Parts: sequence; C-alpha cells; structure tokens
Amino acid sequence: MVTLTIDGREVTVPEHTSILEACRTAGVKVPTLCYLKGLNEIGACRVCLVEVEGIDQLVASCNNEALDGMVVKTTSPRVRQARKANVEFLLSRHDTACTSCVRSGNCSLQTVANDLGVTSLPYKVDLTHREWDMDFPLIRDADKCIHCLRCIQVCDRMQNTGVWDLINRSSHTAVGVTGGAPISETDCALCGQCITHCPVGALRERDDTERVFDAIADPDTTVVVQIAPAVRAAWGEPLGLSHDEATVELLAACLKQLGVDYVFDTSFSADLTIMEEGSELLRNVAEHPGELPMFTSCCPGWVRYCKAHHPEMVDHLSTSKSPGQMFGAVTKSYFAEQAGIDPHKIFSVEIMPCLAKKSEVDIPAMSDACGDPDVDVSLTVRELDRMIKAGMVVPQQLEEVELDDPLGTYTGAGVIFGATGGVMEAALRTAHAIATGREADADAFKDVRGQDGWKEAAFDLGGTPVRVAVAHGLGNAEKLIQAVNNGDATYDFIEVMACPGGCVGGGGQPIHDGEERAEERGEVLWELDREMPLRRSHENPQIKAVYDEFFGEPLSEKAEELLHTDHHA
Ligand code: HC0
Ligand code: SF4
Repeated sequence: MVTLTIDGREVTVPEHTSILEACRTAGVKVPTLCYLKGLNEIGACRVCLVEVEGIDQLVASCNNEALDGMVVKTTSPRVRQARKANVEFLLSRHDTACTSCVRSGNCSLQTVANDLGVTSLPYKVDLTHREWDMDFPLIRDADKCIHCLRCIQVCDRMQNTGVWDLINRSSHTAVGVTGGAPISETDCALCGQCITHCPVGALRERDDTERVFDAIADPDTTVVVQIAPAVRAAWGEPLGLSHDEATVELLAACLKQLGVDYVFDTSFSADLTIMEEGSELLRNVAEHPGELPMFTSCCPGWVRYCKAHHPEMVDHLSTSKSPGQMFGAVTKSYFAEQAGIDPHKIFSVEIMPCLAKKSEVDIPAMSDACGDPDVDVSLTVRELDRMIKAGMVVPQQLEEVELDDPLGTYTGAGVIFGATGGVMEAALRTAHAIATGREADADAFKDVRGQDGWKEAAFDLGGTPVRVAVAHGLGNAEKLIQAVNNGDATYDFIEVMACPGGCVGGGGQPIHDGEERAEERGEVLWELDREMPLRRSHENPQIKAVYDEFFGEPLSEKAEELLHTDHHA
C-alpha cells in the first residue's frame, strides 16, 4: 500500500494505483475524457492534469502511479488554467454545433467545457467535412472526434475486430477506418461498442426514426412494434425512470401514445426460438454426433463476426433465425391472417438494444412471410427514447397498458435472452423437458450465468451428456473459438453474444460515459425471470397455440420456411 496526500487529504491505496484512481478513492473529482479504466489509460486528452510537488510539469493523473509520500494538488490555478486551455484546444478543432448533436446533454466534452467555465473560444481551426456512407448503420463524424482513441482500443482489445486505427502522419494524424477503407467493406461486426464508449458525438447510429413516424402517420399502414428483452432493463434510464418504473407495460403505453397500433414482445419469439433451436440441438446431437458444436445465431453482431473471421464455423451456426426476425415472419404471416390485415400493409418495427440488427433486417433472405422484409425497421433504444421525447410523451403521466394479443405473452426464459448465458439457460430448460419428458427446476442450469467472459458447464439431458459454453464480447468469443479449433475445448452447444454482458450491454443502449451498466441491467432480467409464473419457453400458451394453429411442430416444413435461414444466402 502507498499513502499520499491529495489536496491536503491523506489517502492510502494499493501499489500501482494511478493518481486518478487514488483521487477517486479520496473522493476528489478529476475530469477525464479519454480515460477508460483498464482499456485506455494513455493521458491523451490532458484534461486530468494534476500538480505533483517536486515535479515541474503538470502530469496526467490517469497514467501516472500514485507513490508513497506524493503530494498532489488538483485544484491549483495552474491546474485549472491548463485543463481549460487543453479543452479550448480540443474545441478549436471540434464541430461545436451542440444543438444538433445527438449527444447534446450527454457529452463529456460539453460537460467538461461547461464545468471549466469555457464560455468563448480564443481561436478556431477550419474543419474539412469528411465524407461518410450515410446508409451504413454506424455513422462517424470526423469533425467531432477528439482523438481519445477509445474506439480503437475497444474495437481492438475488447472486440478483436480492429476497424479503427490511427491514419495519416505527423500533424495530420487522425482516427479513421483501418487502411482508409470504406466502412461497408470492413469486418465491422456492428456491435456498436465504439459508440457506447465514445465520450462525444463522433460515433452514432443511423437514425431511422422518421421512417417510423411516417408509417404511424399513414392511415393505411398498421404499425406493429416488438420490444426486445434487454430494452426493459434500460429504456427508462435517459427519461428519469427507475428500473421498477420503466416496465415493458409503461413502454407499451408510450408507444400507443405515439400512435403505434400493436405492441408485442420479442420475448414471445425468444420462446419460439428456443422451441426451434432446442429441437435443432437435440436433432444434431442424435444425427450428427461428433460434428458439433452448434453455435447460437441470434446475435447478428456475432453472425457478422463469424462470417468475416471464421467462415469455417458458419455451417455450425444454428439455422434458427433470431427472435426479432422470427417475430417479423410471424407478424406478416400468422398474425396478419388472424387479424385479417394485408401483410403488405403492416409496418413491422423492432426496438433493440443493438446496432447489428439494423443490418440484419436488411438481409434479403429475411423476407420469407410475404416477400417484403419481415422487419421493416430496427430502432435502437436511443432512437426509441428520442421518439418518446420528440412525440412529447411524458411516461410519468401515463398508466401501464397490457401488451397486445396474441404475440404479447412470454415466459421468464424469453426475458433472460437479453443477458449473457440467458439463451443457453432458456434452451437447456426446454431441451431437458423435450429429452426427458420431465421438467427440471428452472434454476437447474444457472451455472452459465455471470460476468466471466467464457463460461462452461456440462449437463445430463435424459442420458445424453451435453457440454455447453457461453462467451460474451467478441474478444472472449475469439479465444473460445481458437480453443475449439485447436482441440483444447470440446462443446456441443455454444452461446455467443457480441456485446459484453449480452444485449443488456448492447451497442444500441443508452450511454453513460465511463460506466458499465450491463451487470446491473442483467440483474433486472434475472429478477423478472424469478418472478414470472412461467419460466420455460414450452410452457408459453401462445407458443403452444401458434404450433397447434400454424406451424404444426418445431422444425416442420412451415417452420423451416419461416423461422430458419441459410446463413450463406
Ligand atoms: Fe437481444 Fe435477442 S436477446 S439478440 O440481445 O436471441 O438485440 O434484447 O432481441 O432477436 O429475444 C438484441 C435483446 C434480442 C433477438 C431476443 C435473441
Ligand atoms: Fe446486438 Fe445483442 Fe449481439 Fe450486441 S449482443 S450485437 S446488442 S444482438
């Protein structure tokens, strides 16, 4: 341990702690912009400068160690003026059109500039607007980049993808797409983690909200919205709602207020996915022993990564569509039939914590129900929250409403899809019942929960031993695949979610700079599961009805046609 003095207060911290973390331990606020604990500790932004007695230069607190006997000052005039000058420098080459910036009100640069009393800029550099493919789901605005390098580190170190890099030389050095390639030609998985880790508005999603507003305004169009499992754990955060207040039923009320015709729950089709994927797993175990593992395919970020980095594994992906896509296909077939609506007049919207879903809905093969896309638009939670605000909807003034019939009923198994390990646990609950004819305790498979990047477990399903693994975050997935390819690990079934913590930590979720909320949001889903009267997908009465009335049984011809896909198509 080392003991140092910060602004006259003594504080003791473990050796090798940074001065910044020591300040935080002492309750001393130091502003930061580029710092991301454990991932980006490079002192690039120079906003966390402090004065250390005996050292002439001010030092960056994030990448200098706290030493025994050190005397640190964080609020001296020198420190304040240097921080302010450094922020003025950043702003001089930043597009400061805050009023039309998607991060206004949630931007660390804006906050730091306001906190430091920056009210005018002594100088400004001419900005050259750089072109970007505005059709791509991920938008980058180079004029808002502050060169913090977080996106490079997150993409490379956490997600093993390397889309971003330093480009150009000397004074022209900037952040850009590796090798200067067009973004659509890179291996971007569209996990969106660079967006949620960007401190400013340099990275954002393509905004598709106007398409939804237009559909709502069209009297000939029936707008059907599905809400993904992980949305309920986060949608209320920017709207000042607690987790208890921000229920899926209150969100349904907001959507109805906006003019949406039907509000359903993707958790319903998560239950449907389990019926198909669980049956697929058991069929594969029986028919192709030794040809496994089978990978989940419900995360389009993971599917994009798999296709780009591991084409040898594509045939091991489950052919089951993601719940979102299954929902779209069911909406424009079974639901359209039941409700007597022309499927071509249905506008199908999914609200997802995800960026990759924006590309998934555009895959040409995802149009099985009536030839139109099964899902017309995929919105992130951030876009949803913007729609709620733009529609002048005040959730606090609304009463909860029930989700609509017949696709609004779901089980706890469907809800936990949004947290790492949840898809696997839900699949095992049902696979066990199919294999043994008996129900296991709903918590019997909880060994695959938790925040470890790579988890494994083995279970007996009616005499068949099944080895399973769960990875979240593409860097962890990569390690797992390497182990499988090298023969160092053998599994029958593997869940991969691209985002850390699963969809609760998705790239389309509300942003809280410097905070990781995935674990806390995941707890919301596990708690909902514990409280649900039905916790196994096969117990969902509307799932039973949809098979009785429409699909016949899992993996039937109709189910294969509407609920499965060819990942090569
Ligand atoms: Fe997910 Fe899903 S759990 S991927 O994270 O499987 O986005 O929430 O909607 O489709 O259900 C995202 C979340 C979903 C799908 C479900 C799966
Ligand atoms: Fe999208 Fe979820 Fe996959 Fe992240 S983990 S890319 S949010 S589906």
